[in-house]
Amino acid sequence: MKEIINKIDISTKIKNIKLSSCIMNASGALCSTEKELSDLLDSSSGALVTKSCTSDLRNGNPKPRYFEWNVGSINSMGLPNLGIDFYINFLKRKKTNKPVFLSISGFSLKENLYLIKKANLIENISALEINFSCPNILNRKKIFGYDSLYVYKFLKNVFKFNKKPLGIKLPPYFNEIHIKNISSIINRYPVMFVTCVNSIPNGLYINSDTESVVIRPNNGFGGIGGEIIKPFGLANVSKFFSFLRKDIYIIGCGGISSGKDIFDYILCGASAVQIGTQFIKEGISVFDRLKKELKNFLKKKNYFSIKNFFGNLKKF
Ligand code: RRO
Repeated sequence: MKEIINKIDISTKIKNIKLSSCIMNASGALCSTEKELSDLLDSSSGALVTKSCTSDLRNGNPKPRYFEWNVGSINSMGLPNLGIDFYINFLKRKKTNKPVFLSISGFSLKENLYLIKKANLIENISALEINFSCPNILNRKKIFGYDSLYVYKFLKNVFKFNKKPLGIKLPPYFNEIHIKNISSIINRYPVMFVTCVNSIPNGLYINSDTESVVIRPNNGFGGIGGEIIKPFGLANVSKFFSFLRKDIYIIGCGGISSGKDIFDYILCGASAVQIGTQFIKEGISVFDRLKKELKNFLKKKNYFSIKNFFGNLKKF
């Protein structure tokens, strides 16, 4: 019994980046500080993704800025991070075989290009995940992923110098035509992967007893994550899988809390997955549990590798 489980292979590849497990943390979830990053490097996750960084340290929005209930979470963190130099120095100091994805979230095209130039000089960074989907910057009205001209300008410029594997973290889209349009832009450039999806923007959770919002910034509005967003995450992965060039990889994210959820994402075309809300809820042991659950689920289905069912979602 144990032997069969041991033979089940949940390793994966994002092009030439090998991950011993297809399960990693989502950017933003317990990956900001030295301790959090060290714990992730020591964990059974397949890769480390850092908190999205900016040129300078940011304290983020006033607290309370994160709240979770049984099936979801709402946040308006406001991009708190220790600044790119901290993350670069951390990675220079740490020797690890685990792939490292540096998440970058500049406030402008210029800042993003500057941050990417800086990261290009660091050997220990396996890939860059450019965050085009932060929902919570109070004085920045736009989510870059919803602005196809911005995405086009960024891609046109970044590949003039960038040598690092580069992916984009996208917001959820709710119209097929929006996914088709963004895909047709991305398809023209050597993008290695997309991560779908960031939290659903502009959500509101309220406490009926106190008749109040539950987070302070932006009058209680924020990005929604957790179990309730899984159908939207799956839909985005599935649609991007059909519109993107076949050599562009997809990392699935949104509402994963079980091995079966991971199976569903891979079935829709994800090559790896990220865990956000559930990681914050459960802590670092989530990676061991999900690994076990995924392997048990595959065993029940007589699959021995994620390759056996990757992208094989059946349609009527
Ligand atoms: O820090 C945040 O408020 C935040 C970011 Br950068 C993001 O990409 N997604 C999110 O839900 N919160």
